[in-house]
Amino acid sequence: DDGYRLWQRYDLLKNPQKRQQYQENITSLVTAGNSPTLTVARQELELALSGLTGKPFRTSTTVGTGALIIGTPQNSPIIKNLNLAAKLNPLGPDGFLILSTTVNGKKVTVITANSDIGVLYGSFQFLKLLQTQQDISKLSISSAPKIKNRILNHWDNLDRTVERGYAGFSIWDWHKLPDYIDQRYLDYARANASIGINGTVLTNVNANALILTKDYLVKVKALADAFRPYGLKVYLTARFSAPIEIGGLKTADPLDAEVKTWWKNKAAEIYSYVPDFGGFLVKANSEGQPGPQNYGRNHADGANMLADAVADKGGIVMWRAFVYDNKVPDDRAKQAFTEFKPLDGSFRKNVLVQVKNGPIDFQPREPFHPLFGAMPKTPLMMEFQITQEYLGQATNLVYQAPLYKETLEADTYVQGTGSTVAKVIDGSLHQYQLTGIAGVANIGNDRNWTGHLFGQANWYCFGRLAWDHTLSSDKMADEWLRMTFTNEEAFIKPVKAMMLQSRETLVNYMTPLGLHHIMGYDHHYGPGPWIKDKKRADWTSVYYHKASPEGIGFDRTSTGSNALSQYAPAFQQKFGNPQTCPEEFLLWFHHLKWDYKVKSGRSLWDELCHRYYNGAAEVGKMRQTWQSTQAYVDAERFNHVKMLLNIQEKEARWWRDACVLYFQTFSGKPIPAGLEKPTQTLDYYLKQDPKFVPGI
Ligand code: BDP
Repeated sequence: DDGYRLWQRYDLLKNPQKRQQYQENITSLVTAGNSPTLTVARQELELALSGLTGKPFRTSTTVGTGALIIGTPQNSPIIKNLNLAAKLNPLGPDGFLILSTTVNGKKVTVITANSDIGVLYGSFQFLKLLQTQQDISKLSISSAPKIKNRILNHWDNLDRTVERGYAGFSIWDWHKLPDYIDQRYLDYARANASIGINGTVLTNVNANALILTKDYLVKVKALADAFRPYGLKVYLTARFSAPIEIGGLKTADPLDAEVKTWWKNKAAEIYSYVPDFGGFLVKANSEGQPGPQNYGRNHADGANMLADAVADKGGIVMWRAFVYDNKVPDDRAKQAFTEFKPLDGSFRKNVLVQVKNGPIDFQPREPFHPLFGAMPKTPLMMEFQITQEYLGQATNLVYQAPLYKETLEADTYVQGTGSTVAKVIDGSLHQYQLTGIAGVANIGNDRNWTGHLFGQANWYCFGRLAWDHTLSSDKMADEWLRMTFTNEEAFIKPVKAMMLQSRETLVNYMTPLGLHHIMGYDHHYGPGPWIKDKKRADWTSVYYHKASPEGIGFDRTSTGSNALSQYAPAFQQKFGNPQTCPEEFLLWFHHLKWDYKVKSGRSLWDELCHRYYNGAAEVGKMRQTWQSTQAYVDAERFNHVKMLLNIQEKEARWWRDACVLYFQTFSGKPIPAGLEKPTQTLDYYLKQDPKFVPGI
């Protein structure tokens, strides 16, 4: 088994009692309407129910005992007669109900919603119940997404390379489009619909203007047509200089009348191919990308110009706040806030500012971005990275739900205790009407989609959280494991525990105690705490860890860069004092002496070493845990994970030894007693780093 089916595996349920219960509860499928969306819902239910229960299911027009009835009050007279308006109204266009009820005295199950897509979402939720072996005899489920736009960001280039993609090449085969619709496109859309994802940005934020030309737009249309039944809207990245590059204009100044007209016409052209086109995602004036600042304009000028071009069709603009350059030499962490906060209130209604979870760049651990809570008049959208650019790429098993949850549940304190980041992005704190969340996709053309089989869990939990950010990491891991592998407790319990611990383990062997950005230069793989003397200081590691014989850490308090001042006063109070600052963020906010005493009673140096060693040791335990599950997993998937865990253990030791040896050159202290000594010298690790050429 190569993992292609993701969590949508409908093999015969092993438990005979459950199978019987399901067969009794669902005897036939009653559908109404034949829209493309209801058709795929019906097909999915037929496929899944026959697979799971071993009994073929056919659509019937009459309601008998055990009927599964799907549809909306508009297209199903049976559902209309149930008078569910009071329950359905609050659920919006995407929400759904799953109810055990009676029709003409017959016990039935109903999946209904205000729209066909809601019915599809409800159908997938219903199947999840069966796949995870829940009781389905007395159902009363009502569910609606907390966030409106739940979007994957593909960083895919037109030549099929993927920026920071570790699962092969892009799944979009531009060469064969528009005529060839790969089955993968449909399976991709199905998988997304099954977790409620309703949008996809097809192209890299480091954008290529060619995607906006007719030759590509016909291909985009083909994808949009394939995705539409699954409720998946298509978005594109807009290269800010496109009017010059493909439009023949002399400028891309957002206030120039010709430029505005060019974008209006371009948007109209896109809508002529894709009538429900979602809008644009833009990276501007960041890492060399063109933007409004090239013309002395600001981010709002740029975003508003594009927003005006798509507004009449209901399109949105997602304008990224990931901006930095040499202008803020003391601390890159401050720049986005400095540039965006003054613009609060000056964006059009259909603009979302898309903010990465932390102020630097998708590190294994960062505090939440200070813009969350700081722009009450501008809808902010969360950007998480699903692809593991800084988290061991596709060789490390890291379940990222705890990382996402940590950010979402963090308290901004902007309106008193409990003003969480989640409440900012779901719109409830500042009454944003427009809400969104994005995940940078980890999907490629590898058979198993994500390179590492457990990378699928990150795609899964991103979608689930986008729908309902209150779900726990435990619950999502549980669902995913049951659907992807087996319902056997002897498997679920240890593997779930391993998943839940995996992110903390990675933090420990890479960047414990608030360290960050000490990875290999450019490729971002493996340790590189020694990186210095590059063309930009904020692309080095020494800029971030500031290790010296005296201590280590980035002072972001008022005695340092004062990035802390960008947070609410209550946050400043807690994080500004090393005694009360949560230890996991200690060296993010403070520069401390090597003999500073941490909570364990150890010196900072000893604690650092212990964390590195614990992290690496934990990977050894992960390997053992996996080994103990062999009886429950098919050989192909078992060996795949086993081999990757072997690699991960080597890499964890590599990180551990390289970092400890490097930081030891500053602390001048021995590795604490009881911890094995590294077998190699620091010089060995430096020579292994292909990019360690000072000055490049
Ligand atoms: C950085 C990646 C770079 C991306 C950039 C971004 O290294 O490849 O282009 O983020 O988000 O982390 O724009």
